[in-house]
Amino acid sequence: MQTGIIGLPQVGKTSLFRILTGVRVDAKTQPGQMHVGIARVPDARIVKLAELFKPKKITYATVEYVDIGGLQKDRAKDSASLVPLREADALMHVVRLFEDPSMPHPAGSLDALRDIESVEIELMLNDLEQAAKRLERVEKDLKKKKDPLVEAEKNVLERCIKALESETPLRELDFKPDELKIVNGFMFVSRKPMLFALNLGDDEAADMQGAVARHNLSKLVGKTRTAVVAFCGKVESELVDLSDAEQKELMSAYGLAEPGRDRLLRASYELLGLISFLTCGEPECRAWTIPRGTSAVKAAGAIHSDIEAHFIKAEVVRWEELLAAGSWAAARERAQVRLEGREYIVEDGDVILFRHSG
Ligand SMILES: Nc1nc2c(ncn2[C@@H]2O[C@H](COP(=O)(O)OP(=O)(O)OP(=O)(O)O)[C@@H](O)[C@H]2O)c(=O)[nH]1
Ligand SMILES: [Mg+2]
Repeated sequence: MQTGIIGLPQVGKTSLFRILTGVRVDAKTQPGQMHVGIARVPDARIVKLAELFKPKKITYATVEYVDIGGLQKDRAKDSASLVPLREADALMHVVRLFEDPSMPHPAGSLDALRDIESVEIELMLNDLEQAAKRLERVEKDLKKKKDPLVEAEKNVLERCIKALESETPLRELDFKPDELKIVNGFMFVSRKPMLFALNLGDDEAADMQGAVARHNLSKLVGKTRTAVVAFCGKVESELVDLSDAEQKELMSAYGLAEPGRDRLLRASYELLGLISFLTCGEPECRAWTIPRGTSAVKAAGAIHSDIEAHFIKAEVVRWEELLAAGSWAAARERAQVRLEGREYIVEDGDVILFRHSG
């Protein structure tokens, strides 16, 4: 799972990347430069289960973040810089809300809605370009030969173009399942789930919840496949290198309740509709990432394609029940371990033992 970090120049994209991944990179990102880093998703369940199983290895779920340079007001360059984003599963758009006289906003003033709109337009123009090219090809094909699948593609593209022309990002459209497959195949950037990450000034660290109201941004809330989260780029990126004690001290000086990392990761995990199932034994306790609604056999595939291919049954127990029982054997005795088939829908926090042949 990969999330792309985007935004105007000098808004705190690399600071956010650093908070999430702990990776230190040059402050100024050069055009065309890209940082890729992995963040471990915090998971208290794995920590507790590991205390019980004392495994040789603990593995957390991860999300990959890509930090591209600031989007310039230069269309040709943007088209190219947006290419890595087409592969992303979601986007995080960093919006500047901090004042800093030593580093004035390039537009001369702070205006989050203006900034958001200008980036959204870049995304939508890019999609419009892609969609128009694709439609041209599809129409040519249809002239040669009628094909219901290509016809369906044409309908989807026309609907997308209509939305884009009226400045509606494609993430706000609903599609039927068969259309969804088609539209996902186009990898449109304005279709990706979007997390607006508001980069607040240090003086706002104590009340991040209130940021949306304080900055009159309620317009951003409640849209489809869109979420809003606040952070304090400067303070929170300073936390990364500190010891636990130093972190506590800095956090209490600013009134921060928890490090931004956990909050931001949780928000992006939720936005993506992701959940974790767990596998637990002496060699390893591990969290695996799957989309909500995944069947047991597909979840097996997240571990290994062989387990998916030779799936027989899944032994499933709730993580809290396994923890309370103290072992797989004890949980079985208490009849808390269920035998589930291929189509069982895996739930967040299920601990699973896959039975497979070969
Ligand atoms: N005062 C203040 N400064 C910040 C904050 N977040 C980032 N900065 C500063 O703003 C500058 C730019 O931050 P970056 O994280 O490098 O921003 P960026 O969006 O990656 O910049 P480019 O890659 O050049 O587009 C740095 O000097 C940061 O220290 C913040 O919340 N408050
Ligand atoms: Mg940068």
